[in-house]
Amino acid sequence: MSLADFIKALPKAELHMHIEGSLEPELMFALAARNKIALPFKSVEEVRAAYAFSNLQDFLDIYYQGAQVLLTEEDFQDLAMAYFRRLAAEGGVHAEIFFDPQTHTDRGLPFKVAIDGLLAGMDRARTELGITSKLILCYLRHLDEDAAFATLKAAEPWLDRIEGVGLDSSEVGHPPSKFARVFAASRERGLKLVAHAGEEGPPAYVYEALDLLKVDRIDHGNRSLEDAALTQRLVREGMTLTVCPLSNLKLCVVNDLKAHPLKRMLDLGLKATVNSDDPAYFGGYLADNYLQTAQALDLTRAEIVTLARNSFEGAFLSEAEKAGYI
Ligand code: ES4
Ligand code: ZN
Repeated sequence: MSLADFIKALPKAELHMHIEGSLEPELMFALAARNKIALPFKSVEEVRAAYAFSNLQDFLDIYYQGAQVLLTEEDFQDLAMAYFRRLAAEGGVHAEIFFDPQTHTDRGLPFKVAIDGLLAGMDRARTELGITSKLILCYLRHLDEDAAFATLKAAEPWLDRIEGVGLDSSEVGHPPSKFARVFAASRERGLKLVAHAGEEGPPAYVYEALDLLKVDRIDHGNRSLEDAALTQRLVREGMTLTVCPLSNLKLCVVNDLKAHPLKRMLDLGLKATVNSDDPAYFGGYLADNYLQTAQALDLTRAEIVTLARNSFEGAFLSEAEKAGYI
């Protein structure tokens, strides 16, 4: 069996995917036309050509701009369904998806529009595609903690359908400590906690995510490897890292996939997983991330199976649900 077929046939969970980052240029144009919004691009090709980033902020500027075509519940449902169809086609069976409510409420959309649209898409994914999913609300870290508290308050009526909260957007200069109180409040409401840390930020930010935010998973975590004591602690605690190889390549966190730390992470005993982050912007969905990384790093099929097993072990599923997948 080819490596591509082996990866596709392997049941996989995706734990790090921003749904706004799955907006393909074709859908961006379709939604812009439907909503009568002018785009600063003439064609899909022109959009794709703009996707050359030299760091996280370069990408975020264009990602927030793209999200402006999302206006109605139907738009968010269509966005989610397009992602879940891609995931189903490549052997994904479960996804824990991020969304950025502040990107939408700050341009005047009611909180309800994004979340009800996404939840409708998630319900359809289960009945039409057999994919299970959970929703993680991310606080934007370039905004202040009061804005995050306002977002938590807006989410109150939906808390039974929100699995957890995360922390994303511009990392450097916005350490986890800035959000310690809103993470504590989120935890008191029974929410799971994750945070992007160590993507561009230093190991100190990973320590803060662990000690001040008390996260259940670290998103990215690459730069943890610069600190041996931190690495040992992550191994000892069995902390899941949601690693995103093609994202790391496109945002110049690594210069070449052959230099990606994923294999080193596995060799060290870290519970690493593979994820697509923002697949429409970074040139690949979940299986592409597995395949290109496996080829670049010469991963064995046993290592690929370990990555898929880690994705279920690190998921916010019950032990009984995990047992059904592993
Ligand atoms: C993101 Cl790659 C990445 N890092 C931080 N925040 C994000 N939001 C969407 N993609
Ligand atoms: Zn991310």
